[in-house]
Amino acid sequence: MTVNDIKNAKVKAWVEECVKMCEPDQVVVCDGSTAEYDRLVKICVDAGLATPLAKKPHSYLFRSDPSDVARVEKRTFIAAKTQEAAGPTNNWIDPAELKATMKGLYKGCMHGRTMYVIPFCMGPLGSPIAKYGIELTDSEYVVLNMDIMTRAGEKVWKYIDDNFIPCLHSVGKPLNNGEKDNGVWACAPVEQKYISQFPEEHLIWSYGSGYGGNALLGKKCFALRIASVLAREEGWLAEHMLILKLTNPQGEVKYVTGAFPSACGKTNLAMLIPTIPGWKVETVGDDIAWMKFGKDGRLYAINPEAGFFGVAPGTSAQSNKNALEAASKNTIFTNCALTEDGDVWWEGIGYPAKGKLVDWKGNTRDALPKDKSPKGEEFAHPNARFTAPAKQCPCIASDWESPEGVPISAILFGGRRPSTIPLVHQSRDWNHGVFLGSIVGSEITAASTIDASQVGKIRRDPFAILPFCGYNMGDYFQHWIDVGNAAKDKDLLPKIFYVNWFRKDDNNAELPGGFMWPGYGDNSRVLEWIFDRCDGKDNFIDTPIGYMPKEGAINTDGLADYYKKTLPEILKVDVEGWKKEVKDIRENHYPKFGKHLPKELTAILDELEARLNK
Ligand code: SAT
Ligand code: MN
Repeated sequence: MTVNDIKNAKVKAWVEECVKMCEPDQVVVCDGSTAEYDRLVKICVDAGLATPLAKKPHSYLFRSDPSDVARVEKRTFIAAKTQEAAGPTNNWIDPAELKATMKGLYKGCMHGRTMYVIPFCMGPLGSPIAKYGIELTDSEYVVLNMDIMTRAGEKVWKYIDDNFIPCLHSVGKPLNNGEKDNGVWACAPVEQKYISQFPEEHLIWSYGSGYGGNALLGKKCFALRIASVLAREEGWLAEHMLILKLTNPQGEVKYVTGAFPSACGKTNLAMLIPTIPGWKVETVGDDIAWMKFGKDGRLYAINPEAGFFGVAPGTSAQSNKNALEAASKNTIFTNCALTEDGDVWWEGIGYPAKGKLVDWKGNTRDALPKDKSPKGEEFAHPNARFTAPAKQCPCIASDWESPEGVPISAILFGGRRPSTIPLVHQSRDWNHGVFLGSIVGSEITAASTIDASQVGKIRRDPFAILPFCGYNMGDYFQHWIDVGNAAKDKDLLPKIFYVNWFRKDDNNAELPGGFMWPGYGDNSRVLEWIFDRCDGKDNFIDTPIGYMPKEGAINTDGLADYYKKTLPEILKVDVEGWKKEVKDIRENHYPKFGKHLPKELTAILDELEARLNK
């Protein structure tokens, strides 16, 4: 079909307006077929931008420009009408000013390129929770990734109405007079990159980057930044959360969502293989959850995505066998290393590479005899990715595409906290759970900063959504409180937990890596306690910080002796540590939100402090 065949007048007019501005050589309306996918892959392979992988059927390796390897938070904008509406944690530019700047950049930006029109659906097609968008892009790579990450193409048109979300994307590299990319990833210099959300208009404009969340606009831009705005307007939740399905040995099922800052093993948790017999974890989603009240008063979640855009380095048979399997065919790899026999390789894959490797910058080098590399000399970029269809995951839940979503029993929050925060504690009620979400953060380590004065401080990432919230974070906390108040039966709300897999004791030489808890599959032991808590089992004690496992309530069968020995320590309330935590929240964290901070949260902080002082 062509632009003229687009039936929805609003869509057609918007596409025509963008064509006029961007001046592509041609316009292709994507049908989402395999034939189209293969045709676009061939364009990329012929242009030297993609390499077919002999060892992985129907899979390709792309190398991006070294300046275009991750989301660019500094160049990401919430262009609300007022700066206050965008809030203290977002970059803000006046929308009129930003539009004028970006229109200047968009003018003629698709010369020498094709504009692709991608109709897409976030969520199972036809689901009452799903939303629809159209992405216009001049990147074949984006079309291919959108094909995996969303439900895209011909089949979507019949659901599209005037509420579609317009998403305009350009790599920002016009080609003049027959110029070619010549195997070089197209993008614009960093100061010309703009990842812009216009929350009042529900509009996304992205310019200058071809990578990940900057360019696959269904993901962070739509499903989180714009969706969080829609969710607030419409009374639901758009969250940076995994969704997992937990089945106990009796065959009873509960669904759990969880928000964790990056580098906390969110994808691994979503695909966990339990070490306790009879338990099963299956995946509904690994990154984003949209939750809405069902008629029965429970919160139901869908995964708006159809694929995984996972971090490759560190993914091994030991850390996440299921993710490796999901990415074993029909997968796009970006910035991984290429082996001589036509496979991909990355640091932390679990085995050393042999012979020579082509690194992510395209240089051929001798592989090292181990699966690590010195910092800065990695063969795969630390943010190298695989884009894999979710349906290929061996542990995908049979109901992962259920249009009504899955009923959520528990919500988890967590971060990397080497001290203070116990293995698990449960909030007393919904608002206390909102408090726990609001204080999420990871400790800054020497590995994550070059500024030694920051080491040991907490980098707060409330609800793990800080870079992805489309409005004022203080108002976001209030929205969570409002959702709790809107529940027709508070007992039906999910129970809220804070987990911490990352307690450390560097003085205990017995512990691998100094970690006091094994993590990975053994996290199922904590999930078991959470499962039973949701059923109201008497497996807890009341403490100053919330409900915690009573002695013997965490299943330790088969756990190494040294972990059995450290368990009491990580299930204790560290009163002095928590007093410091309260002080840090009161002095450094909460003041950022000014008058937008809900009074309920300050009251809970006061109450916590009083309990700790008792
Ligand atoms: O590049 S993405 O935003 O899609 C992934 C991430 O940074 O979490
Ligand atoms: Mn994410």
